[in-house]
Amino acid sequence: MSDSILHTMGQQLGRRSWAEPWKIKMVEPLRVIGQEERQHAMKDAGYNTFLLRSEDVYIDLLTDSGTSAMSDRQWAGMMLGDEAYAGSRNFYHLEEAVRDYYGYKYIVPTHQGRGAEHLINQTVIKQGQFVPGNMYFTTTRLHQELAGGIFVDVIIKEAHDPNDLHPFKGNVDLDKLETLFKERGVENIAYVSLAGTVNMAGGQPVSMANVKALRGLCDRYGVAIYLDATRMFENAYFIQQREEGYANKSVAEILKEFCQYTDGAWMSAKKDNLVNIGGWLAVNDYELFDQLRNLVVIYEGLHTYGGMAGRDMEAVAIGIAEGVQDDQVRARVGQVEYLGTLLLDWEIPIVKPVGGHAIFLDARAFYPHIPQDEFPAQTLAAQLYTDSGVRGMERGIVSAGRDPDTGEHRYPALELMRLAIPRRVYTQAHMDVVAEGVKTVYDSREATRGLKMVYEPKYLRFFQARFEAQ
Ligand code: PM9
Repeated sequence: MSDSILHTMGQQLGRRSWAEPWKIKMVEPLRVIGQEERQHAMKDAGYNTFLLRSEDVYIDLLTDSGTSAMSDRQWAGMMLGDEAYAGSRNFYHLEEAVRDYYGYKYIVPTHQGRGAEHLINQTVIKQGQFVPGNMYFTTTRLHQELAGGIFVDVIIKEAHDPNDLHPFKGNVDLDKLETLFKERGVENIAYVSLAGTVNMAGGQPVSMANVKALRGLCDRYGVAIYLDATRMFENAYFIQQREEGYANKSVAEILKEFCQYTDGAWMSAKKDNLVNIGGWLAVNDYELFDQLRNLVVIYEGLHTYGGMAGRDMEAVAIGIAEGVQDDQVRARVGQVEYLGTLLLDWEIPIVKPVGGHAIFLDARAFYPHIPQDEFPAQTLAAQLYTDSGVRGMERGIVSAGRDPDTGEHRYPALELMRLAIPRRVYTQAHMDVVAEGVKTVYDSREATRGLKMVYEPKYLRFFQARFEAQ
């Protein structure tokens, strides 16, 4: 059907619909267990959705990490895996894809994002140095702390308000950052940790103007910028949609321009790069690359596989080229927006504007009667699973963990429950079912009670902590 016929149809309907740029070739049947069974499953899992068995979950929005559906071309690429210990041809494909699309010079493969975080932080942080960043991420901050760093949040204040409609809530507050440089001295700054679309703020983007200005500031002070590129395709798409001067540029062009303002990046390929496992690190400085390439052989594997099989690297290389296409990112972010719009129409409190990879329910607004140390977002995740079999994840006080110095809970301003949407996996009908599940839980919110933590692991407690009903 020609564009003009579609346009006429759209006008008759009073709207222009979009559709995914792919069709489904293979399906995985879903299992739905009854509500009573879900109640038992949730209790047995200590009210932590990470401790559920996936076969007890109906629609799984725990994470968009490693949960994408790969394309026929990626699966075909996996059959061409060169499993040589050294010098696999798939590594060179990966290297070429990262160079072509992200623009960095030197590439080190890792098994996933946190492998890359471990290597970069152990290499560039000296004990006691500060690491300013646009909001913390759980694994990132832990690796910064384990390397002796102290994370300092320099995101703009709007990011901490779920109702603020700033179009680039991921931006760095440059005044706050410069004050930190001056007060602490640049010799005490390890680097600036910049994330493209800020996960914990609700998947919020950074503008091109902000990264350009950040580059200028960091150049004046001689500080490096390393990018968490995990969801940079989505960030580039938001720039195309929202920032003046970018409407006619492709996501790929915007991505390359953005990366050019940074000195290197780490990547969880399990997100934007459309694979089930994998990661990489990329830098422009040869000396740093040399150190990283040496460290990777201790923790991940040889520098031409870094913990991935040859076939996995091939799938990442193909996934980069597929994932960055405008129609792919538009459909991906469009599906998140679709779910967000359903919830907003019902006046259900979520983080606004809707982000790139997930809907974040505002658990404080859901449960104003549950104090933060009775875990409102954890409670909401448990309630939603029990009601409808939909699995989300806590992104509030449990995820924030404890202050390493005082041992006290950190109390983040945002107390959120995340519904992350895997790429190319669920349909619009699944989103309708999710929205209805959220509405049911919202309608019965007043009767809901909080939780008590009864087991708390030392690191990244949200993965394994256990709770009991109050
Ligand atoms: N993110 C997510 O679900 C999976 C683990 S935490 C529940 O959002 C960023 C921005 C991430 C991320 C993982 C990592 C670590 C780094 N940066 O999971 O180790 O969102 O591949 O990546 C998860 P890996």
